[in-house]
Amino acid sequence: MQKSILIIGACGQIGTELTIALREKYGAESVIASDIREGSESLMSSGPFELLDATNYEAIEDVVMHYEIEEVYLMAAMLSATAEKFPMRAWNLNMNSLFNVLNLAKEKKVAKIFWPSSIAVFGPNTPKDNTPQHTLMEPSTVYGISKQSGERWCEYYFKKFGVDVRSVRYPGLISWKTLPGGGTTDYAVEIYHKALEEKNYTCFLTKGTKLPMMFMDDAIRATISIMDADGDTLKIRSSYNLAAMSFAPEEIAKSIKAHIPDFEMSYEPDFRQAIADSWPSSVNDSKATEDWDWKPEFNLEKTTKKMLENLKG
Ligand code: VAH
Repeated sequence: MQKSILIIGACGQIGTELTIALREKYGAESVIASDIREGSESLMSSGPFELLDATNYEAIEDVVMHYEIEEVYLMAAMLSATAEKFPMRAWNLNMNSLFNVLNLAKEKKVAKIFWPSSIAVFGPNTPKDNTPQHTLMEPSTVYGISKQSGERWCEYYFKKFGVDVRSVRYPGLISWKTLPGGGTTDYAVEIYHKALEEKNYTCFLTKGTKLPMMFMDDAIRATISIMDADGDTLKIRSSYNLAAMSFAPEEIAKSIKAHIPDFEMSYEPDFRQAIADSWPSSVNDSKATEDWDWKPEFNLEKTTKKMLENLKG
């Protein structure tokens, strides 16, 4: 039987590509895209779309009942940099949207949920290198606090009410189809655009700021893979560490210079440096590999080649 899937936050950096991938896999009419505002022309013309406020329980319930939705991907969130500017708006969006979807599942109105966490759940006291799945977690950002709280609620709803919610801790994501918005890792996307447009980029993080990163194709494949996994194999119902590569700004600049030799990088760190400094340099995702056979396909060189090829048009 065909699935019926709702993507909340379908116009965002991940949501856009997730919508495309799920429509290719299950058919356009099986995947309802939704967001607080309309998206790109290509997204809007690729299948059914609903304007939807992720913080409005009744509005989500109406869409779920109308389309007989079985699975919800909740991709709407306010990311780390913007969340520091609007803490209460970020908390409201990130938490109430999650409660809305968890409660729909608790009421048996949806069968399965995907909810994205982030390596932002780790804080300055967390071991920075090869950060383990289970470790000290004292996030020092609004976004990280909301993601750590969300993970606790996901595990609680699974254990207490049998809600089938699945989650991964995304690293910084690099994509070319949509610009990211309000993240601390966004420099790793902006740099490619600026390299092609101006052959130079002023990075808002300093040299040596090594962070976990992932090309979007890997992130989408991981998302679909954990949702396709047999639920009995998923031993972690908070959120799985997920990894592909880690690099510092000067490393991505070097990978770009291999294609654009006269590309120049300068550094002007801003408030996002403190956010980045609180996060791990690399994470250990062996539990994801053990439980649902996760393995990444894109390293930095492959990512840079793919980004420049597609952005050149
Ligand atoms: C951010 N891109 O920068 C997101 C992500 C690990 C970083 O959660 O806020």
